[in-house]
Amino acid sequence: MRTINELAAQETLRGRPAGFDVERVRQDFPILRQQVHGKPLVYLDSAATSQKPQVVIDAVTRYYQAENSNVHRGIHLLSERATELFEDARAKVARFLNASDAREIIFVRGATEGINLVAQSYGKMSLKAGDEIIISAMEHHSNIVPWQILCQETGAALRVIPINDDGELLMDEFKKLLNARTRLVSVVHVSNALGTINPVKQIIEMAHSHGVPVVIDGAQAAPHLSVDVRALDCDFYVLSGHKLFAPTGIGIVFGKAHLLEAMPPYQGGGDMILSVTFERTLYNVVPFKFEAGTPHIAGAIGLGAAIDYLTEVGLDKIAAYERGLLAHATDALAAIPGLRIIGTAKEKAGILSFVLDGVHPHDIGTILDQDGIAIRTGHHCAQPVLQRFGVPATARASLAFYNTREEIDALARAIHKVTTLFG
Ligand code: C6P
Repeated sequence: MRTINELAAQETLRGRPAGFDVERVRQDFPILRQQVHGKPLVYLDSAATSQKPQVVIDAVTRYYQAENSNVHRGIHLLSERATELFEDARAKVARFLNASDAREIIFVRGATEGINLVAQSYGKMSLKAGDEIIISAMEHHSNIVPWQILCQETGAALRVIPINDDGELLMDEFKKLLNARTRLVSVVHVSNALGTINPVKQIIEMAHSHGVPVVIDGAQAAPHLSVDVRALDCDFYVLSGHKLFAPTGIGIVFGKAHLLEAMPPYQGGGDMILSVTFERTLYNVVPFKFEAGTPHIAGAIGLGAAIDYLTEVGLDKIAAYERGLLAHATDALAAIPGLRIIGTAKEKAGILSFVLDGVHPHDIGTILDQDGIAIRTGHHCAQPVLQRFGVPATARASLAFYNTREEIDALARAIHKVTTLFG
């Protein structure tokens, strides 16, 4: 199979500028070729997990076929190769996020583990009774519950930035919440339930003007926007590989080096130590201090391959294409009688949550599945924000750069069918 680069080069030879060609991109994702219930698969659940391009599948397979070995341990050739590939992947992530040093990249299982790491290490080190942590009303449970646990353990309190009816943060309320007791701000970059893109740079500037560090949950942002942790000046940034076209079970915590160096380990075990006696253990240097036990080596290599692939396709081209797709989808859905879109922020990424008058979201999902259309229904692990909109659940179509306008039209037709069935 030819890569995007080879095809683009061929295109340039023919004298045509290489642009974004969705049909060509789709050829890189073998899963998209299949039929579901006798209909072509229309995969609109990429916010739950994204599909994987062949180059990622190949990188993982190649590792298990030719390089499988443990990292940082052996002196034999395979272990050296595995270590090199694993550390190359870390360097790729650092470049992808524009971190200044690969030491600032910690491999974890995903965004959930990343936030728990920051809460249990940085949070426990720096919070005491009476301190405050600010999150927002649109957080995923994984950016709520770890802070609640920390609050229970330390006596700190959680404060929540409210949102308006479009699903945008009320920045004046955030300003009021910031005070001398605030020790940490942790907000989502792109909401998984609403699609809102939050003004994280402004949030970081405001928090920093109070000397408060900021954690950004980038699980839904990294697949759609180019993220520059140095330009943002965030203190921590977490993401999940599986939403970024890489395998499950691998994710990233970016942390500023001076913070990581000051933080205690999150877990103890092999590889996170320099020396161990029964009396005393000396911890390894950053980032290894935070990577106890054998890591998900194949996952990290797959993440490196996904980043190479995204870079080849071009993040700016992806973002521009997705903007057009989202506008088309918003128009198509808004035209359906009885359909209400939940999350109508001015700045949005490719997520469309909606409810239909008189139809349970699970029924919408089940009927769409019969047409080969995969969406997610339920509370999307973000119950508080759905409560804010007065609904227990929504149907959610989430887009990726391999989706087409024709797929959006198929979605709209299928929802029309649902309205006639229940009408
Ligand atoms: N949201 C969704 O369908 P993990 O599960 O650790 O890879 O990611 C957690 C997470 C954290 N923050 C945000 C904003 C998220 O969207 C998610 C995962 C999926 O919306 C699965 S619940």
